[in-house]
Amino acid sequence: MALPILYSYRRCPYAMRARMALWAANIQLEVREVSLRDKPAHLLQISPKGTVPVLQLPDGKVLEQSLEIMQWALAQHDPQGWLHADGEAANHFISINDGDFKQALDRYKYPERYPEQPQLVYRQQGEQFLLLLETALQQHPFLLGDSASMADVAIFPFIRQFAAVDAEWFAGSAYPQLRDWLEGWLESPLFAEIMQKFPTYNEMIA
Ligand SMILES: N[C@@H](CCC(=O)N[C@@H](CS)C(=O)NCC(=O)O)C(=O)O
Repeated sequence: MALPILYSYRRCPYAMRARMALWAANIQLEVREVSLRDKPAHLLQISPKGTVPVLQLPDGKVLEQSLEIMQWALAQHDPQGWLHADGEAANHFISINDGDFKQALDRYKYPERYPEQPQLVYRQQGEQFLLLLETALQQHPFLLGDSASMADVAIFPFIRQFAAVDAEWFAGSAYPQLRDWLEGWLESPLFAEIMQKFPTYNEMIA
């Protein structure tokens, strides 16, 4: 039987969140690791916008947003109950993450591309979201309660990137609960599985 095809990029936070859900749901897949500089023609044919992750189901249906892929995967099988939490609250956190926070993250990570402001300003913009997460994590071990949800899984790959820009600063920053939460995800067996290396997919020899 044909397997769903996942176009992915190992270090992409959107692809990470999709892989977390696909792996948690134990979906059998063909993973095609792409080079973002040389995207496979088939990827561009099924999803001309050319971002990853993209999932093509055996019936031909194409899911081209990471959150859509997560929802689909967890609707098949959600052994850890990531969809159990309040969906509206999860969407609230995720929309800030994917909006203002992602914008600040890009600027903080590549300040040379955004010379309008010093890097510190971009970090401070991102910290508004860190503070929101820290406050939530002071109430309970995960963003929406006592167990993990879509929100935790969808957001932690972006916090990982933010933390890595200046690891020393993050280690001493005012977000201890967030640091523990992030560490918990980075040390999880599931994260190790989704970060395994796949050879870059080569259409010519596939
Ligand atoms: N809204 C999309 C965003 C995906 C996205 O922007 N992925 C980046 C990599 S992290 C990408 O593929 N960029 C295209 C490129 O760099 O050419 C989603 O949630 O899946």
